[in-house]
Amino acid sequence: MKDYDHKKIEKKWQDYWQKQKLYQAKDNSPKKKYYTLFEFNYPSGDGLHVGHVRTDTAMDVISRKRRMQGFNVLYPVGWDSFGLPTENYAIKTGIHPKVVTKKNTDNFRRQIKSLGISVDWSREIDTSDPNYYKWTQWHFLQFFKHGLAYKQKMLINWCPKDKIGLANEEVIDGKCERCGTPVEKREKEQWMLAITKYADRLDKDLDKVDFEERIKIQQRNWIGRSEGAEIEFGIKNNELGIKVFTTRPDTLFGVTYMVLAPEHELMKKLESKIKNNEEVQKYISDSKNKTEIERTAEGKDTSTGRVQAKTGVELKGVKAINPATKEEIPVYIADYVLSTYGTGAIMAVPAHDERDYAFAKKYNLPIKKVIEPVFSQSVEPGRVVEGLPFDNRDAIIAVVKHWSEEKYIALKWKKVAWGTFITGGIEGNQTAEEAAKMEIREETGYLNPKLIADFGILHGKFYHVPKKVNRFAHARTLLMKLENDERQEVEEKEKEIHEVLWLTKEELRKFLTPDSHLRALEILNGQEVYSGEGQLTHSGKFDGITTAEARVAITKVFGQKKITYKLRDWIFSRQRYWGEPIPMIHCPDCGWVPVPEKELPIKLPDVKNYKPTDTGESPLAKIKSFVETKCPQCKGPAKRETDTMPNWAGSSWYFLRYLDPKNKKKFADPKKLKYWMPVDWYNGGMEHTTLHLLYSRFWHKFLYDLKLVPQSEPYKKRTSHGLILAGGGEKMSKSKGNVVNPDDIVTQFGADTLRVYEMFIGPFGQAVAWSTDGIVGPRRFLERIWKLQEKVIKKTAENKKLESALHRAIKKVTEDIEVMQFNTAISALMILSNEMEKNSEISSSVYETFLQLLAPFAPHITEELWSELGHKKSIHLEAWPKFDLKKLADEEVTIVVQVNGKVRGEFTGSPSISEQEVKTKAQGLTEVKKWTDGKEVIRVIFVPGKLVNFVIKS
Ligand code: ANZ
Ligand code: ZN
Repeated sequence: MKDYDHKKIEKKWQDYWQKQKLYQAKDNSPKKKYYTLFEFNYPSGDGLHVGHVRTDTAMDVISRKRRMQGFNVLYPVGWDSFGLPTENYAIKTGIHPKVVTKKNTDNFRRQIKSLGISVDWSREIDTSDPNYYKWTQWHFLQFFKHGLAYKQKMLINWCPKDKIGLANEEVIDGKCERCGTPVEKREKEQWMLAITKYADRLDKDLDKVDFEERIKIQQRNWIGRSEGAEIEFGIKNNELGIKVFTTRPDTLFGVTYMVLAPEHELMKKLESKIKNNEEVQKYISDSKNKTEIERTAEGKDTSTGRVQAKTGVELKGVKAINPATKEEIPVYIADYVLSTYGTGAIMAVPAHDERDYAFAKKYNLPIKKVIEPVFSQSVEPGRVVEGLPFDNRDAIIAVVKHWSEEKYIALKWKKVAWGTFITGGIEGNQTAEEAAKMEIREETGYLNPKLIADFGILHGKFYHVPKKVNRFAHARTLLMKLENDERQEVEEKEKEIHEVLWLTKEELRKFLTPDSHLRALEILNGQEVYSGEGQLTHSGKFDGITTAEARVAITKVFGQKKITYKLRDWIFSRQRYWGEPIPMIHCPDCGWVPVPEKELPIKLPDVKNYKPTDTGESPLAKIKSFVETKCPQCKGPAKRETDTMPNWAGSSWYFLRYLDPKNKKKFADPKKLKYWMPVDWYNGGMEHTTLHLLYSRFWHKFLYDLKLVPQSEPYKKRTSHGLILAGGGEKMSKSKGNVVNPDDIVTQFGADTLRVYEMFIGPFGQAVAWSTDGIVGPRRFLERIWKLQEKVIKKTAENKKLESALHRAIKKVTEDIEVMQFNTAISALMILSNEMEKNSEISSSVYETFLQLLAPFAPHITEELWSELGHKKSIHLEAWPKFDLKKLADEEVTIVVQVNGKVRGEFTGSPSISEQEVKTKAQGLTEVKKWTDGKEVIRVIFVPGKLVNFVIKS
């Protein structure tokens, strides 16, 4: 036997596969297609990261398995090569980005090949290749022609160091994602893509796709769909109005002031009316220098735990009119209201919104409760009984404080597991206070409670267990304090109902059972604001209806239904060099005119200096021969757009170009689109969820609307890998010197070892720390498999144990790959290899099947061993092994025999042994017979593979 020489073997088979074109996808195949995809790489100077190896290998395992399952698999690769790092490198060194890109892609290609990733190299694409970006430009023209690309003055995030406008997503904590410089605001004309027009579909269509739940959640949050109403408030002595967006129109009667964003367009129109204009203007200019995050961050007061009040200034001389109450209310500007969301103005409801509450307290504004909570008991005991009518009752809840200690009276119910405050009905024409005093006296004997505060009404629906009725209690909740301990005897019949306890607030939190009583405790703890559901009060004719009903009813009378999204349009320009030129021409007479399609591509001209200009214009602006052109419409002198497209342009549709990478007439042939699309399985980073993944879904939907692609969603399934971190659990980075270069591992241990290691390292979806020591295990595993070839003989005697270990491994590997549990699939293979090692001879059929299972993970060594066994055809063209259910079980199991629940005997048998067989065998055991003979068996309990229990008449 030769030694396991990974260097020789891996090179040999990589060359062979390439020559045989083993992994080329066929366009006209009668086979079913399967399209696997990983996010193509940005070819950075650093080369492949071990994190890339994780996703490339994972998708390689799936692709290889699919081929063996008989699919025509498309597993392509390409380069997302426009972008800042290459450009910044060009600025530093003066080397053309094209040259840098070529060098980097060559390196990436070599690395991916060295890993044995089974991609179809004949379909390689490169986003900075004019043959590719011609079509990116063509797509842009379609966006423009359909009104979805427009130019607008925008306050953009500006990085003063990189001299570049940043998308919101590229600003992390107010700093440039790339260089960490604090971001400034600058006004700039920008090309925009109207992704917001697709917000609704981007949200809704997530229901149609098989994306990991965390991905769906992140996209939904980012899109930020919000259902509510738009309501207009009048301004006193003025024909102008203030429109607000609210998700809680049901609180309209509780609006006691309004707030405008400092940038609100009304501010100019109202200026002459504002008496404190100087103060207002100063506030406006101060807020310009704050980031959105600073403006909206929810600070919590550490001493009270409450939301901190935001800053604001009242517009003196301006009053709004609440359309529901007709009351005059003050108007503020405050920068926590964003001009870019909703209408840029809000109606403030301090009784039911934390932020408004804090603001109202700070500026002494009225607080008006309009929602009374309604709780419905949903857990036993006391869960509302469906179908039973409600017995309505006016009631009280009395929160009674001790005369000297910080303790409160609680009732522990004796006949039902309830813990409550003192509570009871209001009789006849009693006031709530009288009723509370009466209940306190009856239930506890205390004689001198004093009213401290009124917490308002809490409604509660529950099943009154002792009284056997569904109750709807409307409980006025009062805080009382005992003036002293004077007390009378409590009647026996009351004592039978509950026990009286003195509890602290902390103890009450665990003790109280009904939600309404827990709410009373919250109020006691100072949480006055109630933002939940309930029923209306102090709301005129709407009193008594539920909040859900009121949202509809009040919207109908005072406003209209409105759906808002947090998603913003996509800023689609950069004032930089290394990107796709935007194919537009500005004519002094005709305005923006698209470049005629036949003139595409507009090639990126060579420049000497890649640095953006200090005015923030692209370096292209300095190239006369590029800029000066003719208007395609009127033929007059005109200027070319010098902005280029953002990083995310080329990647928005690259998966379509793989289907037809050399097509000169179309971005892809419709027939090929029809055959290959959608992508069946796409794996990529979580960090792209709200960027690339969302952008490309939008782009695809637009193409779908133009009938250029066959489906509205590009990806059927999307999964995400976890990061690979450095040994200490930190991010790998050059500056920390903790980067692991896959080349080193491939050289020392081999690609197969690296692949198996990365698949074995931990759950695929989770971050894991790299361990070079850990590599040794997978290497030894492969070496042992190498050695096993010596034991292989054509045919051995039947070996049931090994057979069943094999079939269990087939089942496990087959299923685990589908759910990306690669680590447990590999353990199953390790278990099987241990089993093989125990034997002095292994039949070739077992060993071969084992190799087939391992082939997707370790394609080179398995190919070598396969050919050593005398096969002429590649192992990767073999059919995926199938398991036989009957062979899965191996060892015998122990069946316990009981008589009347007591163990009386046991025997062993196959785990699939039938009930009839078990009964016969068990009843034949002498130790069991002793207990059953002559007795009548009334029932037999049988737990398959485990137990049989004879129930006999005693
Ligand atoms: C009155 C109200 C009462 C509100 C209440 C909430 C609770 P989501 O759910 O995120 O869509 N709002 C509206 N426009 C805003 C803006 N430009 N800047 C800051 N806040 C804004 O939030 C919608 C709610 O956020 C709206 O509903 C509004 O406050 C506020 F008990 O209106 B609400
Ligand atoms: Zn013109």
